[in-house]
Amino acid sequence: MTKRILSGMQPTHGLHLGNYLGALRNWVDLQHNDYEALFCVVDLHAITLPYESDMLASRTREVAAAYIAAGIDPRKSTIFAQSAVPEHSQLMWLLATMAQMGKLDRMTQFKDKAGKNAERVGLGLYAYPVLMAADILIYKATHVPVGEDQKQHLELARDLAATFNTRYKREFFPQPEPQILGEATRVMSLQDGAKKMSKSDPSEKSRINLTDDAETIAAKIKRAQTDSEPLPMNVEGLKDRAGADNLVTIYAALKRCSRADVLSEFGGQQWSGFKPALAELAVAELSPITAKMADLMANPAKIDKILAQGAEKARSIAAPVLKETMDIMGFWH
Ligand code: AQP
Repeated sequence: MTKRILSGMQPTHGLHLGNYLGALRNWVDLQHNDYEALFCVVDLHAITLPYESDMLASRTREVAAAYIAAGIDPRKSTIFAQSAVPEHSQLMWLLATMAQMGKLDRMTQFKDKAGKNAERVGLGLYAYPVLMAADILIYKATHVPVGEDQKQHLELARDLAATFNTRYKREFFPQPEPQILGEATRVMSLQDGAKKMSKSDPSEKSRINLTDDAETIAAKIKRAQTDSEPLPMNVEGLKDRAGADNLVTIYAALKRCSRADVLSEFGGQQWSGFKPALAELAVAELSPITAKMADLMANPAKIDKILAQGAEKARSIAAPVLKETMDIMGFWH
């Protein structure tokens, strides 16, 4: 069977270091393997909470620009907007009829995002994991590289694939494998080591954006939460020190080494020495991406062309899968 990767990011706001280290950089690495890869900008997911409609298209282009700037090669991988492939939403409805409410009720992202407003948020936010399952299964994707926070949603996608196969008595959808890779599978907020770094965090200081300049990155790292102790000598010493653990993890991920390696270099030192080294590393990794993104954003027609070609390619895979799904389910045609 073809090894096929599918993953995506929401154009809710600009991407941040968590999106980059937890997912995007891994996509770039995987692209060199023996996989067919599709990367979408999941704009249908981005409207599940209140959003600015006049910004949606430009944010979609910006996320596509980030993919390309980080190293996704449109000649090797398919880059497209989710909404340009209507088969995602069509398959979602079919899968929704098989998704158990009890399982959806257990989704922690819904609980986190709905917060105290669970009664008032839209059905789309609740059904988000079913659309995500459709995003994956419409391509019969076998591998899904994501950050740690998406693990539970992927379990649901696996579950729905199995339910369909059992109900219709055939091995139609493969079981998509999560690929949660690298040292920083869950990058935390720079302001609160207990919270995930997130695009929707109201505090700009909580995250490093892919569009931040060197000075901003250094200032955010300088103010990042740590504690009064120096860096520990070993990984056990990071226990119950969430802010400290987060910065060491980010450093390890950027340097592509382990946290133990970082501590063997910096253990016992003060944060005032470590933070500038971390800022330097982050700037060295991100500034070429930021510059390339700016170049691409200055030429939106180029991005639009890549997205249009990507949508055509994606539809050429998705349409036959949808048709076969509907045939199996017994629809008239
Ligand atoms: N903090 C993170 N650490 C590691 N990986 C992360 N990802 C997101 N945040 C982190 C991974 O990035 C990919 C795209 O995520 P998304 O755009 O679908 O949205 P999300 O997971 O809900 O991320 P945000 O930043 O928190 O967005 P908002 O605030 O808009 O909801 C996924 O692979 C995710 O795991």
